[in-house]
Amino acid sequence: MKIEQYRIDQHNEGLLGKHNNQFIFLKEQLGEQGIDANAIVKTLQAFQVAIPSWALGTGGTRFGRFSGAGEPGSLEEKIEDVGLLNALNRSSGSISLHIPWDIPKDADAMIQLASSLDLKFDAVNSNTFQDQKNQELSYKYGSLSHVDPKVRKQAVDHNIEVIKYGKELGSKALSIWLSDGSCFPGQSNFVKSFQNTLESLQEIYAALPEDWKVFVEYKAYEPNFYSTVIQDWGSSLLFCQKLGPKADVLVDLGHHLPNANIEQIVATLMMEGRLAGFHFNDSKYGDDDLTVGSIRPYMLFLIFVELVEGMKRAGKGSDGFAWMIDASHNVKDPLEDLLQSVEAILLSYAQALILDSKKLEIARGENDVVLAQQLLQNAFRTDVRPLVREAMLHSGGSLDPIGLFRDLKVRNGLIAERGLVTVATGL
Ligand SMILES: [Mn+2]
Repeated sequence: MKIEQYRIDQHNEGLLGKHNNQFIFLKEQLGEQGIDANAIVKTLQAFQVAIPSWALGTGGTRFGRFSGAGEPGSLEEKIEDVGLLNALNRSSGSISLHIPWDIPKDADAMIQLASSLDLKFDAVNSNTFQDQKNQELSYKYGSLSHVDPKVRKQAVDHNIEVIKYGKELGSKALSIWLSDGSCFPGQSNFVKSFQNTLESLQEIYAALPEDWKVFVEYKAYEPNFYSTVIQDWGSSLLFCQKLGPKADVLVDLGHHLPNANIEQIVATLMMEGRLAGFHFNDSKYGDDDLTVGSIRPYMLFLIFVELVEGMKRAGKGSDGFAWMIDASHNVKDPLEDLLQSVEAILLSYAQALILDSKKLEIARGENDVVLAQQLLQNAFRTDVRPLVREAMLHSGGSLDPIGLFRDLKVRNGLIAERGLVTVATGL
């Protein structure tokens, strides 16, 4: 299923009058503060966030999974789903694959399909957190950190194979998240686990093509509940520093202990030039994988304030980082959910872009705590939706992606194509 451009244009026509009024009003308001709304629109248009293949189907919990209808059953259908999202918002221009769930049988055909939908292949993700059918050795007690060198070798070989698939598709990065750790005190030797993991990562690093990166993602707990080998940004950074310049830290919003100051972590990693990028999601309790911005939008904004500052300092645009949504849950239509997530990301980015950072620096220098807070909250409380809509409109997307998704009955179309009972592969 494909959404024709004229359907988008037609739908926009009906909304254009109202949008133009709102945009012009905000543009004037921002202009009075010396902010160029058109420049912000351009910056927003350049922002692209990757969609992971596993977010296109309904997720699940350890208690159960309630499959949606018309979910993608093959890699082709997953690419088509991301194409639908990108047609609607023009900000989801890449897909992140997971190996072995998404092994491409015909890489050229996949590249052709993706480019016909204006999509690229983002980082490829390895999987040593579960055993696959016919796998020789088990990852029950770890993978890259395992006490048995044969298991470690199997896990290293898997990662090298993932690089091979990524190369065929034009990816430029391998993303590694390890579930390795222990469930009980005494179960593993922290130092040996670290050293084994480092050696394994070094072998993978050595296999990286010249222009590739490896992203090292951390997570505080789960599935292991006593210790995790790469538990926090400090451990992740330590691995990256030991590996070399092609390794950077990947921050997943859901992978911290409660109340962690993630914006400070981001600032520190950017200061060191070691932030690879982001996995966006939201949570109330742990790694909940909820829609971005659904629980703590102010935190997301504060993170974007640091990202914008960091990009400015580094002289980099948003294309210098890997942005991805990493969420998947039980109750929403996954495509509608992703549209909401992308919108939330763009809104936070827009709010951070209108922050008066010069005034903020002066307020900080004068220890004017009240003014500093006020400046942040002024930006956060500004309704920047017209900026995001204008960006989507300019890029050929929809002024109201979810409204159009529903008007066109896209899900019904997908059910007609794929059937009512479908299970997204891998989940
Ligand atoms: Mn993640």
